[in-house]
Amino acid sequence: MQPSTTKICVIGLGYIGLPTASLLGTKGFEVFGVDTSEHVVNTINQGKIHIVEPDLDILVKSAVQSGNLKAGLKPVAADIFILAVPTPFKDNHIPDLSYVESATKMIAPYIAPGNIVILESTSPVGTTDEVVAKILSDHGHNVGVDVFVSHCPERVLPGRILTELVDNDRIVGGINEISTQKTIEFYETFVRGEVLGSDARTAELSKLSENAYRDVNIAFANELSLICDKENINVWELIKLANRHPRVNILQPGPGVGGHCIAVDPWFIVARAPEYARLIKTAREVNDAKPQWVINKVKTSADKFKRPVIGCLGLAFKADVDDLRESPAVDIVKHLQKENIGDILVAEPNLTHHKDFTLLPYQEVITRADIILLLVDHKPFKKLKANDFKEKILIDTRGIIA
Ligand code: SAJ
Repeated sequence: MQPSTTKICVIGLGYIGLPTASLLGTKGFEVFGVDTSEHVVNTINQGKIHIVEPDLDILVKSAVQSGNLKAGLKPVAADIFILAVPTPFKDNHIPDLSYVESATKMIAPYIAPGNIVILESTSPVGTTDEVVAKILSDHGHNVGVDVFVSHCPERVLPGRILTELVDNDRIVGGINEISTQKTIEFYETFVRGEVLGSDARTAELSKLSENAYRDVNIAFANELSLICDKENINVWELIKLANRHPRVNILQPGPGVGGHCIAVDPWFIVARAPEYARLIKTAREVNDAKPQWVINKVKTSADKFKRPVIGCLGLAFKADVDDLRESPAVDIVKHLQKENIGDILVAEPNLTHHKDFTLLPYQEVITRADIILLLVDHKPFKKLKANDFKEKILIDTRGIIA
C-alpha cells in the first residue's frame, strides 16, 4: 500500500480523529477529515487546532500546509474510511451507538468496491458486525467480499497521543480474514508497534478489557484511600511502601475517575453481561462514589468557618490536559457551588474560560482561600509546597503536596 496513491477519509475530528488524520497526512497519505461542526472544519483548514494535545498544533499545521489534510462537513470518495466518532452511554449506562450509526450511513453512498472501512471508536462487542457491516450491507455493498470492514480500537493516552499513535501495538479485528489482512497492511505503513490480527468481537472486548482493568485497579487504590483515611494512615506513603514488593503495583487514588474512556467503557461490558461483570460493575461504583466522599471532606472542614472561601485547583479530568469530559473535579466544584457552603474560587491553568465558573490564576486562589481543594495534579501545582498553604486547610486529593 503506497501512501502517495491512497486516499483516506476520517469521520470525526476529535481527540482521536484529528491526531490520526494529521499523522497520516504527514506520512504522505491524501487525507480528508469530516466533522459535523463548521467551527472545527474551519479551524483545521486554517492549519489550527480546537483541542489541547502536546505537539498536535505542529502536526496539523504541517499536514494542512503540505496540502495532504483538508476538512469538510461531508465525506468524499476514498480508499480507506476511518470512523473515529464518540460512543457515549445513555441513561442507565446503556451504550449509545447513534454516532457510529449515523457516521456509517453518511459514508455508505461514497463507498466503492475495494474500500476498507475501519471502526476505531471504542465499541461494545458486536458493533463492527451488527452495526457497521450491517448498515453497509443494507446499502447494497458486498461486505466482506469487495468492501472490507474491521475494528481497530484506538489505545492512545491523552497527553501522549502522538507518540502512542505510532509506538503502541495495535489490534485489528476484521469481520472476516481478508478484512483483517487488508487492515493490518494499512496500519503497518505508519505504526512502529506490532499490528496483531484477530476477529472483530475479540478486538472490541480487548479494548474494553484494557480500560476495565485500569478502572478496577484505580478503584482498588480509591478504596484503600478511604480505609487509610479511617485509620489515619497516609495512603500515598502506604502505596509507595507496598509497591516495593516485586509483584505489587498499586495505582494512585484521586478525586474519582474521569475522561471519556475509563469512566464509560466498563459499562459496555456490564451492559452485555450483567450477570457476570460483578467486579467490573463494583469498581465503577467505587470510583463513581469518590467525588461525594471528597465533597463530604470539604463540608466537614467548612463547618469550622462561618463562611469559608474554598479554592478549587484544577477542573480537567487528569493532569496537563484541558479535557473536562466526565471530570470528577467539575462535578465536585459544581456540587460545592450548589450547596452554597462558602465562596468558591476556581483555577484551571489549561483553560482561559469556563461557562459556569470564573477562572482565576491559581496563585490568587491560594492567597484568597481558607480551604484549598487540590483536584488535579497539573505541572504548576506539583511545584507547590506545604509551606504555600500555611494557616490554610489543604485537601490534597492527588497526594502531590509534600
Ligand atoms: N487515574 C487515577 N489514578 C491513577 C491513574 C488514573 O485516579 O493511578 C484517573 C485519572 O485522573 C483520570 C482517569 O483515571 O481521571 C483516567 O485517566 P488515565 O490516564 O488512566 O486514562 P485515559 O482515560 O486518559 O486513557 C485511557 C487509556 N487506557 C489505559 O491506560 C488502559 C488509553 O490508553 C486509552 O486509549 C484511553 O483510555 C481510551 O481512549 O480508551
